[in-house]
Amino acid sequence: MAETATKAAAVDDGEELTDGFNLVIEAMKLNGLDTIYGVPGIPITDLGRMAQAAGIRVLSFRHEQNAGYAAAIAGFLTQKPGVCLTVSAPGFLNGLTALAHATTNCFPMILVSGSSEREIVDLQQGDYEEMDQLAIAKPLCKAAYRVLHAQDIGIGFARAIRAAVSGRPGGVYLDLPAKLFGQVMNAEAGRKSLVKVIDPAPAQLPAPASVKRALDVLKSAKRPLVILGKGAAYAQADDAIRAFVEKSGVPFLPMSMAKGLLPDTHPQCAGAARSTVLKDSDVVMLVGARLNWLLSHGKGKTWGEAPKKFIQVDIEPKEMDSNVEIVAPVVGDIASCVAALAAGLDGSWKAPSDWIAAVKAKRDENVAKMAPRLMNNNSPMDYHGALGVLRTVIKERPDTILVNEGANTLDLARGVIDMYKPRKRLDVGTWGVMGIGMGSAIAAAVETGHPVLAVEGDSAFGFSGMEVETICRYQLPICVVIFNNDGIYRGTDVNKAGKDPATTVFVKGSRYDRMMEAFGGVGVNATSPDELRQAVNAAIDSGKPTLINAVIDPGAGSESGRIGNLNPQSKLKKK
Ligand code: OXT
Ligand code: ADP
Ligand code: MG
Repeated sequence: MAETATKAAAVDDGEELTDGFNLVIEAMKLNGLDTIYGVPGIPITDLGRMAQAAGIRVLSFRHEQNAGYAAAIAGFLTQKPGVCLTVSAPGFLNGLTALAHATTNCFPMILVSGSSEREIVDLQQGDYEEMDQLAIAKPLCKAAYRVLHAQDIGIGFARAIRAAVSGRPGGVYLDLPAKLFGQVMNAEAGRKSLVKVIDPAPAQLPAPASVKRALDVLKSAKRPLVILGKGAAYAQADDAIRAFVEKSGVPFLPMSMAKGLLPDTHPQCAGAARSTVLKDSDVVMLVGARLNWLLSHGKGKTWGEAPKKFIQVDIEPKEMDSNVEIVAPVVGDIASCVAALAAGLDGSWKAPSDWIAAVKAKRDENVAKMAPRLMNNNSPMDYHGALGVLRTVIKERPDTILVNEGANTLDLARGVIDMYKPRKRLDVGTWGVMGIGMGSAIAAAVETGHPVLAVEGDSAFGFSGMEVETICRYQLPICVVIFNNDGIYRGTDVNKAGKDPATTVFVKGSRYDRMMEAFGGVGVNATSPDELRQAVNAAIDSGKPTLINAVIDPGAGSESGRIGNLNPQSKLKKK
């Protein structure tokens, strides 16, 4: 129990003592790590209790993966590493997917796991939850450390924090063996062993020559484009980015989680003319966005015939030339780089007006094409009818944080729901991972205090659905809307070969709203856009945990949403 453990910090024979538990807590507090997302158990149960008693907010989840996704997105939202705390082997492994996800997405996060005794693990003698966790974590994160002595806890946390947030942010693993927590040492020596990390993510100024080169290339453009990625959103350089974009007049395309960095309704936003700007642009400046699969690796049909020149602004030098030649690499932190680029634009150059007009025409055409589809009041709903309602909700409540996962539910919501403010759209990220939903929603509510609207495919929700109990327990202002189309992509597949259901379908007519009611939250079954509108507005007004089961036509979706082209197809003739 916590009482027993805190006694270790008491005075013994006149000497004030501390221990591993207290040093971990003090190391975190000293560095402003004020929230823990985790699941308790051996050997970290008392750590959670004592951290809570010491004023750290400790959120206990139902599964470590969701706690890990919460920590990862907390890192994205705050620029401080989100902390996930787990037990050894199985708990650690449950958290590891999220740690790898954080690293892949460049979010700062620290996975802190208790572990078994080194002596026994290394001789493979079968300890309780035995596993060489450090070795397993290493290839999946940016850095991994183990602390064996109480006097090294301060340094261990300092290294973890610095590794997570400096340079390209990412996930860090910190291994704390069970024995460490009970180790006792002199309290004054313990205090002195702690490290407050000074300037954990130092500014990295771009070389002036690289800035000039980039501006020269940009000014040579006839059809320039700026692509803003989630690195730009993470950087919290919102004013500088806006100033640069507006001063240059260049159309900008936000990647999914960069939506809202400038409003999607901004006259320069090319989100609704995506294909056109990728195909027709001649100079593309990437700001905190990688040329990975989400941008078709910078080549091929998506990018059209017109020759391209790429400028890339990124903190990671190795990112340059990863897929195609970058003619103007600008290496540094985005705040410094964009400020330098803006300063170098003397105002005499603006993006050519015929290009701006062409982008605007395409955008207006696409927006007009979509508008009537969003107005329908069909029952059961189709995606556009339901999303039209949610689009208005976000327009009227732009501080609401939108969490979004699924396939059709994700891809259509991304296009339909305009975002107005930075870091308000949180989604599946670089891996397209299902399961980020409830963890992201919980962290968004906890870290920002804003209302959260989680728009979830019914399959996507299933990966973290048990956390609705967590949402109710902490009484978080989260409204979950489940787009219930009875399955993955569609609910209409049939298994022609036997009696089992097809692989992509679920129980028909499920009532997810009743899950929320089971824990004291509000559940609503919405069968039309009107019902959905009323229910969402009531949920956000009340701030009560709410789950809305939005009944979607099972035939409305398409295979894999917008990325069906990535599905391999058998070339063999069907029997
Ligand atoms: O320019 P054009 O003409 O092309 O038009 C574009 C825009 O200009 C236009 N647009 C607009 N028009 C008008 N007005 C406005 N405002 C506007 N804005 C844009 O719209 C089009 C499209 O624009 P977009 O979206 O920007 O462009 P595009 O071409 O789609 O962009 C390409 C991409 C690649 C950048 C984009 O598609 C993208 O970001 N995609 C991300 C996709 C993704 O990550 N998907 C998730 C993974 S899918 C699959 O793997 C799933 N699984 C397997 C699984 C996973 N993932 N994870 C784990 C742990 N286990 C298993 C599973 C199980 S999905 C899934 C569950 C699915 O079922 P659900 O029930 O959850 O969901 P439902 O499908 O709803 O049933
Ligand atoms: P998206 O999926 O939105 O295109 P990515 O995750 O592919 O975005 O790219 C994000 C990029 O941003 C990464 O290459 C990362 O190195 C970079 N990045 C993250 N934070 C910063 C920062 N503060 N300054 C500069 N670059 C950053
Ligand atoms: Mg579905």
